[in-house]
Amino acid sequence: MTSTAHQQLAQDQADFTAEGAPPPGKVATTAPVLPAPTQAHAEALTTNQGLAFPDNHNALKAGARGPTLLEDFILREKITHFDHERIPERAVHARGAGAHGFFEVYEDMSTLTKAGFLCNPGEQTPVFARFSTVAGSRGSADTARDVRGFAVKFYTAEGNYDLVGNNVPVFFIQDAIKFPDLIHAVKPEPHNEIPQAASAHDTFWDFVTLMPESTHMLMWVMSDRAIPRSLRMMEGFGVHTFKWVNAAGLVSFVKFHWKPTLGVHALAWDEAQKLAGKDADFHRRDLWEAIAAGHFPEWELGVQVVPEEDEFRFSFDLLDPTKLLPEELVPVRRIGRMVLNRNPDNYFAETEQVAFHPGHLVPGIDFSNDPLLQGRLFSYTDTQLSRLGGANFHELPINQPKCPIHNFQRDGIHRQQVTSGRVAYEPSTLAAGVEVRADGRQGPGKGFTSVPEMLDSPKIRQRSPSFDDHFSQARMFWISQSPVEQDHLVAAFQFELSKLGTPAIRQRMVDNLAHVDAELATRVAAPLGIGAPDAQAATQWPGFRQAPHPVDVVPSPALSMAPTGPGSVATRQVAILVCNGVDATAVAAVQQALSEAGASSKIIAAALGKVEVADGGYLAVDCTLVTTPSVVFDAVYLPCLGVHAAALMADGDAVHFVLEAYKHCKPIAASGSGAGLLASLGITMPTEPGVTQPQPGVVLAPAGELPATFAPDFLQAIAQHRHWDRNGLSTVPA
Ligand code: HDE
Repeated sequence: MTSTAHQQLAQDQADFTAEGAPPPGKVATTAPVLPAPTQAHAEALTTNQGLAFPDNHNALKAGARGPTLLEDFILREKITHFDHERIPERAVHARGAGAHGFFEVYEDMSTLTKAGFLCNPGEQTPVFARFSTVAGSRGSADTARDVRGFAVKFYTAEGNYDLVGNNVPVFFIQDAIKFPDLIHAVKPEPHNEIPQAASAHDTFWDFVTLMPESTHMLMWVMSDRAIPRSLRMMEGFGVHTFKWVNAAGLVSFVKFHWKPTLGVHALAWDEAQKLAGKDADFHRRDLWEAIAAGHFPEWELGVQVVPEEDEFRFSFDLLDPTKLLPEELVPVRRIGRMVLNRNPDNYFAETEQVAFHPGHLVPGIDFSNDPLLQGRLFSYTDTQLSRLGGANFHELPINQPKCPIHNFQRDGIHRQQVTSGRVAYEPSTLAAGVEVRADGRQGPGKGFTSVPEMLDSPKIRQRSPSFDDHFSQARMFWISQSPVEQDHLVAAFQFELSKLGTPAIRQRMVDNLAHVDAELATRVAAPLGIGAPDAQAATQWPGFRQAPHPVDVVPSPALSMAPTGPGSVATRQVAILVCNGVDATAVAAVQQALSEAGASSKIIAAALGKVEVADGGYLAVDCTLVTTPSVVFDAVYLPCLGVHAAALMADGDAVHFVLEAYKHCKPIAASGSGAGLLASLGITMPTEPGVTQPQPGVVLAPAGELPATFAPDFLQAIAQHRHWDRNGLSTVPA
């Protein structure tokens, strides 16, 4: 670099940092300034035994160039601790992100449940929520096609209550005994550990095609629900039917829902795959940044309540976890809200060590006899014993109830609590005035008691015939989807099945799909190089069951994501693509409109540093085209770029950026020569000879001053999330 260049750089840096504000005519973007370490921050480094030591850079050696000495206990302690830093990852749901927050109920629910945290409006119950993918390892990508775990720990005054659900309301299997088989089938194949975090492989489809009870869940997993835009924009479901009981002993069945206030939105599949490489932390980062920016994610807790006497009112069994309770049959009543308002202080201590369990209950909530749920009750404590290293995992800060604990469980690895006295049993007369009794804390009738239930049954291994209808609700899901959602579903089935090396498995899947819908099966089968779907062939497999009385299936509008409609613009990320000659006034106007709506924007160019603006100033660049690709944004703005526009479009990365955003159906705004650029890329569509109109979600402004409607139109296009109805996308080379 020449000395003149050095001087210019120094001057530029001074401009940006002096007084913390940019000089007139220059637009500042993020410019984090790290505080220099000062004496006030200094703390003495010690060993884990509290021994302060002066050198954390050099091991103890025999001479400066000699061998390291075994007696260096400071080195040994540090390395030994490091060697044991990892714990076994979760067998499933290994990859997750968590946050703290609170729950509050809107109205007193005591007519239905005696759970204290559901009866006291205005009282905030602390929560910790963890969202996860199921199949991938801890280091896998966030955007894999997969079910998302949706687990919430409520630290109630009556003990911890865990609602350990998913973002899909049904499950693959009906009986817990099949869970290890399901997970072995979907995890990477055992001989070569391929593929990571993906269900598109032979063993998964081999298993599910032989277990047609999984067909309903497959419909959900092949839908866009399995590639959420954000963890903040997905629903949660308790999946199983639970029981509520009030103080008088009245019992109801209950299904739990979480409804996000931002609506339910998805990625495009191509985008999800690219994100897996470009930003494997996409969902985790999105959650973290939203909370850090004060845009606290929020969900309403909904319940569907069925009086106990109505248990057999439906055409399916409430105990069958492959069935949902259509919202049109029993409306979802929104009874409270959860707000996540604090990021964890430490990922390992909190998100990794949190231990959920569907058996962590409070008085007023109980299980049903769903055979999948019953199996889960054993699994969750058992898995913590190996994952968290022993029986005392409840003492880890993130797992500790926020109410007192008294019992005579003692000792074990890593015990923290120091109990005093000689009495570790009950009943006792030796406890010196401290009597500990199982009285439910407040005397008879209080505390947790299981809902009494008469059982007089043969001991058998059998599936209830009321679980036999494997296809009606899969069909209900299919006919409830919008045409675009159906297209995406077909494409997802085709993608997954095309990856299979065994044609017979592809065939078995489309044969099963023929029991869902003939058109669906035929469309899926078309590019798979197999025969036509054969519904009869599917019935030959031993796992096949058909409902004795097939039910008339009607659409359930609540199953479609389409009607969730326009959402909020808040927290949406917008790329502003620039080069020299950019119209800074237009950029500032659009940035201001975005910022006022709660969205954030980044200035993207071919290289870091700055670009010259049309009137002689310059604009600081946030990120480059290559490091911050279009897939990490929700929308793109191409401002007027003057005479240099052609140079930008001669850059293949820039062209790809715009075309890719367009292909992923993202809103695109362009003004002045930016609009011309879009036309040159074919991002306009002749509706009739001589009339050119932009495709849906494309907002254009001619050269000159920005029309007053420009920014509002762009905001509206962003609020609609994606414009899936664009024509001719298959011809777009991105
Ligand atoms: Fe889980 N599940 N699961 N599961 N599950 C685990 O527990 C299991 C099931 C769910 O963020 C494990 O602590 C069995 C349904 C979530 O920490 C393990 C069966 C649903 C999470 C386990 C099921 C879930 C788990 C692994 C069938 C939705 C992550 C680590 C009988 C309602 C919680 C752990 C977190 C985690 C077992 C089925 C949700 C191995 C045996 C159905 C959200 O214990």
